[in-house]
Amino acid sequence: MATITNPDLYAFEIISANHLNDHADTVQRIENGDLTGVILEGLFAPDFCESVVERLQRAVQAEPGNRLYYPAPFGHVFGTTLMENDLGAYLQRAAITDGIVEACFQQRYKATIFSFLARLGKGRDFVPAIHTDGQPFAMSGVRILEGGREPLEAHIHQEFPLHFPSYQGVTRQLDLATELSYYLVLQAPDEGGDLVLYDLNWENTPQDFLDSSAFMSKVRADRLESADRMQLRLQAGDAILFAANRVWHRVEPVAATSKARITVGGFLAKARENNDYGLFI
Ligand SMILES: O=C(O)CCC(=O)C(=O)O
Repeated sequence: MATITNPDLYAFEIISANHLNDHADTVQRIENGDLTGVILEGLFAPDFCESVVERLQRAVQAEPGNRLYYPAPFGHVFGTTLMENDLGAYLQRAAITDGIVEACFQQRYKATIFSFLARLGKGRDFVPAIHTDGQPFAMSGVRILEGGREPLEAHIHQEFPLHFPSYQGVTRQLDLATELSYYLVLQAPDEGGDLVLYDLNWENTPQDFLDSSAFMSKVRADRLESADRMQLRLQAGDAILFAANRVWHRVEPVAATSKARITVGGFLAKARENNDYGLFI
């Protein structure tokens, strides 16, 4: 079962993936600010997630030159993100990553993600964000938080365009003030790895938090140490959708003795010109 500590800090709901049709106004409620996010329990079966992890591990070994699998302070990433400065290289890797993720899920990933989003956001279309030359942005990436490594340091999604020029393409078409994060837990850690939502929102962000030198740094973590917080723990097969644009958040380090925390997911934001939500990472 997913757990939420300090549940009164933000409006979060836990819903069963079998009852998504009863929650068709979820995206609207997040947009309005009435809800911060939802956890979907049981989007995929845990044993299927285990098989996806095995196929991903084989894909990592087979991946030539390891250009899609790279180290990070918290462990490793598989995929590519718009934090990469070379947009051309990003777009090439985007297509390869999405193909590999889809194969690891035996062609069930995209259909399941788009279906859950459509059911929580009735009346909207959820589509891959497409660059001006017709190439899709990557829909997802895989984050592997390994035992005994660093946390995924505190951040908020409205800051990314301030630091990374490759964001200009998505910023032109999507309103990143509406950005949400979604991901699926493929492997839950035994200990650690909680998602922490701090009692600090975009509106009251201290100016020095937004200096490029502070990006994903411990400086923020030290300052946030005394802030009130909500902690969320998901199980393998659970997914989450939350307002990563509004709330400062980080992921706690995974305990040294624990297996890795493995998630796959990305971001979505509302199109500037219509009612669609575009997915990217
Ligand atoms: O893996 C997580 O729990 C959070 C990842 C994250 O920081 C995000 O989706 O913005």
